[in-house]
Amino acid sequence: MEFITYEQDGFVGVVTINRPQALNALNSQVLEEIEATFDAIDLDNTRAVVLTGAGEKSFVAGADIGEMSTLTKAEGEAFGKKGNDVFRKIETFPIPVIAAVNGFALGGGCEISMSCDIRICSDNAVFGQPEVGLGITPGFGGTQRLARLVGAGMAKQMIYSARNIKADEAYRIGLVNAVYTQEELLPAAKKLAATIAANAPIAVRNCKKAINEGLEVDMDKAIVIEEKLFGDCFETEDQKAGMGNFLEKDKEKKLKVVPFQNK
Ligand code: CO8
Repeated sequence: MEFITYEQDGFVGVVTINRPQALNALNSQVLEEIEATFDAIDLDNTRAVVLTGAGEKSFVAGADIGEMSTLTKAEGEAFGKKGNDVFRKIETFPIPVIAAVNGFALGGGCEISMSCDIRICSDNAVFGQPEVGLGITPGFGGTQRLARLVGAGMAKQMIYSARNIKADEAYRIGLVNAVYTQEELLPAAKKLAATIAANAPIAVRNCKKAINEGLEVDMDKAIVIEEKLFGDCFETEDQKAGMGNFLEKDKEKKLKVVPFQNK
């Protein structure tokens, strides 16, 4: 890997996009390496992932404008599909992915953060979809995920105006869950990931699936999705241990000692 580093810390994986000379912009190679990194994560021993950018200035400053500048219509569509496929992989990754947004999250940078389950950011973070200023639409899911996350009105304002917003505004509109100083951001992301990793892994995975898949259908279908994933948790060691610990009032037994059961 030239542009991605991966670290494993207990049950938590940390994926860092590391292309500082271009503020971690996403060219084809970076996209391919992100995909390969996620494909290689050991899901038997990893329960949450943190995605961040190298350096103190930028999370991801967008898709690579140099690479895009000469694309034909067909190549543009293919590049959009390439990004969409990778981001969809992150969005549907079996375990939670937390974006630790440590600076610029513009265009494809904002879009990759939105494919993560949770976004937290540093106080110097800047979010935006500047594409219409470059003569294109957002092409890695921005028109779809931003509207779903912050509502159609705010998404349209951000996308049509190409105006960037700072961390405090991103927090106010619900694009990020919390804002930290630069120094505090990565430790906070790892701590949140470790908190998630200490809970019953099958249940956490099923929650992610239920929320994601339920949001795509009407409520009648959504609650059926929940029922199936809820039922799926029963008879697992996690469910027996989790409920058994409560009933036995055994505060010493923590769910985190239960190994993940590969199904
Ligand atoms: N692509 C390529 N290179 C970039 C990018 C980028 N998105 N962003 C920054 N860089 C490079 C700069 O060219 C510069 O390189 P060099 O040192 O060789 O000149 C280096 O990073 C440092 O950048 P700056 O000197 O510009 O740093 P500043 O601190 O002055 O400015 C900014 C930082 C404000 C982030 C500025 O770099 C900027 O505006 N970058 C572009 C941001 C942007 O418009 N992003 C959106 C791109 S479009 C997109 O993401 C669409 C996604 C969907 C694509 C679908 C395809 C079909």
